[in-house]
Amino acid sequence: SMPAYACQRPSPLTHHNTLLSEALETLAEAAGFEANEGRLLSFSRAASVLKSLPCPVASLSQLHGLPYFGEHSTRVIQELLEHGTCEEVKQVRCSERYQTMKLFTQVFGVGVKTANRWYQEGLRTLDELREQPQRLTQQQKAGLQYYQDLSTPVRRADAEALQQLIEAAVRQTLPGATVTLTGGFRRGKLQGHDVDFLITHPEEGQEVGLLPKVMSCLQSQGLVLYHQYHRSHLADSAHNLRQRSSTMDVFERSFCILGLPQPQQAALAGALPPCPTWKAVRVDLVVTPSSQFPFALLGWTGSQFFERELRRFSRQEKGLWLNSHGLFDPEQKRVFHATSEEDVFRLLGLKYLPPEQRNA
Ligand code: DCP
Ligand code: MG
Repeated sequence: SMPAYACQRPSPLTHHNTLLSEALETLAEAAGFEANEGRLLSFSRAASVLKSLPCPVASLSQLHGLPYFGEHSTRVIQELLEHGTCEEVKQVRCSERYQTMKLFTQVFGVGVKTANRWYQEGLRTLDELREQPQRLTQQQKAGLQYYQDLSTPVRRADAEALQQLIEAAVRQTLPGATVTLTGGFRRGKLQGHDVDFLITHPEEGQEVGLLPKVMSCLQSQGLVLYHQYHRSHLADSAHNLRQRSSTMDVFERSFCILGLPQPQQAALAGALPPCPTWKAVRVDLVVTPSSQFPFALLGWTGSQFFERELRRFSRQEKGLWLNSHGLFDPEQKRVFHATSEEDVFRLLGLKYLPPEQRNA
């Protein structure tokens, strides 16, 4: 038997049904491109169930009794088990629509809505986007400018090198402040599309206004290729915590592209152009007050689907609203206190799952 919510079961990084889960995730992604939320959720949930299975699925009978295996997902798995491929998945992956939407949404600053609008207007390539700079935001321009580097996976070694650079800048700006690597790398991934950091200080209040100083410090070292600063909206929405639909947090943050110094590669004399000495990497820096840190850590560690399930579980099973700022009881109008992620799992009546088991 398998619990219904992904936050009730371990989801390791590597599992026994990758081919099957990736097929369903392709269909989920394609449904997302069509803004079909229902289909996206059905395929995502079925894919996530496969990730928690203790062995490879070898026959259809093994799916009996598993949650979220509807007729469609079951049919896909059946085809994969019988033929090794699934015609529908193959067609989706080859389609112009899927490939273009994937290409556009991979650009920093481009979401599904914008990608779809461009697609409907007949745009198909990045060069066609570059020809219309007046239609692009600064963020999208930067995304296109550094596209090649940004579409190359960030490796763990890059993430660790960045942590050193950011820690040094943070320490210099505010002694005692800490920098925590979150996102996929905290879940044990060996590569990612960006690097996510949380910054806090044990003495609440000390962290206010920290980020612009840290950014100046990084800028003076020539490391910042692009950045967009957002001040904290905590003060003017103290009750943000209580907004059940709000999944986006309002912490002070900077969405950046940093130029990570790279070890010089020996170029063949004269044969190759000189290698750039840096690589563009997407970095998110988020500052949290220490009292909200456990919630922010839990919210930023992901995976995105795990977070979605955690919020759904809180709401549907416990009547509580969870986000990256805190946990709120709408009936008793009270907020919960937590000093660690373990506390939050306990408050929700869930068995603690370490980050490596949140790859739902
Ligand atoms: N997150 C969030 N609010 C945002 C962006 C992200 O709460 N505005 C959360 C959800 C994600 C986690 O932070 O689970 C990290 O987001 P990423 O998009 O960076 O996803 P990952 O780090 O898991 O994967 P990747 O390797 O693609 O970076
Ligand atoms: Mg990430």
